[in-house]
Amino acid sequence: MTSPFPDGFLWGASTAAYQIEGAAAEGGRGPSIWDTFAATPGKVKHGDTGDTACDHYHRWREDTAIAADLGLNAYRLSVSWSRLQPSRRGDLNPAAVAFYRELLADLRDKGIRSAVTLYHWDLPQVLEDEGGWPERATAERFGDYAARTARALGDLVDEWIPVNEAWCAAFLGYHAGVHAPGRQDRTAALRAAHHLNLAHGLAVAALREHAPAGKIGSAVIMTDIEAASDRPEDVRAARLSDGGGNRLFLDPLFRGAYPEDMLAHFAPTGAFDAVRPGDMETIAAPLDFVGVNHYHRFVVEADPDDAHLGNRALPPANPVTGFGWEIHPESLRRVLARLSDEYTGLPVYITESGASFEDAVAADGSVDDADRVAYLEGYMRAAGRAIEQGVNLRGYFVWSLLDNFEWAEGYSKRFGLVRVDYDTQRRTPKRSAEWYRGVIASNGAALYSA
Ligand code: IFM
Repeated sequence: MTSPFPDGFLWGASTAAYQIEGAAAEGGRGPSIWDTFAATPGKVKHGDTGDTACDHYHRWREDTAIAADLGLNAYRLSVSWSRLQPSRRGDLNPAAVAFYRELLADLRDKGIRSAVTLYHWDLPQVLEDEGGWPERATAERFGDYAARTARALGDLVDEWIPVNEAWCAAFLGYHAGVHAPGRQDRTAALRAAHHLNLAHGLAVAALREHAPAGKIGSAVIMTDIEAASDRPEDVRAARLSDGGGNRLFLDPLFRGAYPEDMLAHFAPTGAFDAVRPGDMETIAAPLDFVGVNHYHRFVVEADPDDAHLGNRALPPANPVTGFGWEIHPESLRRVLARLSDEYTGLPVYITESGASFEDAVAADGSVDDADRVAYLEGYMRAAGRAIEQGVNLRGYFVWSLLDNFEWAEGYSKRFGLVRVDYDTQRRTPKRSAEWYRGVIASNGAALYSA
């Protein structure tokens, strides 16, 4: 079978600053909410922190060399707000600008396109101390940070992504409290969601003005949600779950409005009083591409005890990853088709897709992660089916290039194509990395040769 992946398809991998950089107290970096959260006993498994992580701040040359060796033609990274603007406002930190400029220039020299996320969850702690994302001022500060970063790095960045997975930042951080800053206040989370959406829009305006050569998109997490049955209460529960997880973020971006059912559902909180005239137009500013992060399918049924969205997910019906997340590649095709049918014909990049598994290290140090190969093969073929069906898919970024700090799970979950030994910082490409090299070299044809 010939490969459905078009010429020029981006075969990439993704990372994020707090998860890999380390050097938390070096180069003028200020503390972020994740430094505070991770240092709080009981918040992160085994008390792990991002203080050292993969030491990428010092070892990035080795990492970009590995990326080039695999044949990646794109690499998605995030820049750290608390490294670039540690003092809350004003000029960027020159050491941070120098670090990112060197890294981005190296990627360009290697022929690897750079996709840069401005916010991958590492809010400067000083801004959380002033109220964090539930406060409008945080979105306004983000617009300023975006403008300054665009001016400092814009000549070296190919794709910009203002905010990674606004749902996670808002709801895991301010409602569930399992991510930084660890608050448990639903109204605050809803206000945070609006301000993260607004931050996206303000950053788009800033990037258009100050980095006109770059393309601008998103990294929205899209979950495939199905009702457990045809019972009206399950169908309604699935719709609400979809509203809170997907539509609350997709509708503002592509329709310029919050979904009516969500506004009605959350009306008692008063949270949407935070929306001011002009905000929705700002958020819906035209984009050049849409980025989708995808990990989950949830089959949900009504649950009157769930005060948030009145639903609960059934146990997975298929094998799961090391995280316990259901392996269901068809869900990736479904979310891509839905995006294209219901929201936008813009070029789409899968900005994250991948899996953690219990990697076993052989006596010779090698890692034969056949489960990750099978996972990626299934999901990449699903992406291929989406293309055949007419989805304008232009790239696939595997999460992640390296094993890294997996938020509340610390270092216990490994998503990398490349193993990191955290004692020695030795990098070892796993079998999945070698496999991905073949996929890239054949522009996807190798997915169909077995
Ligand atoms: O590691 C995270 C990443 O930071 C955001 N998306 C999901 C990944 C896996 O949990």
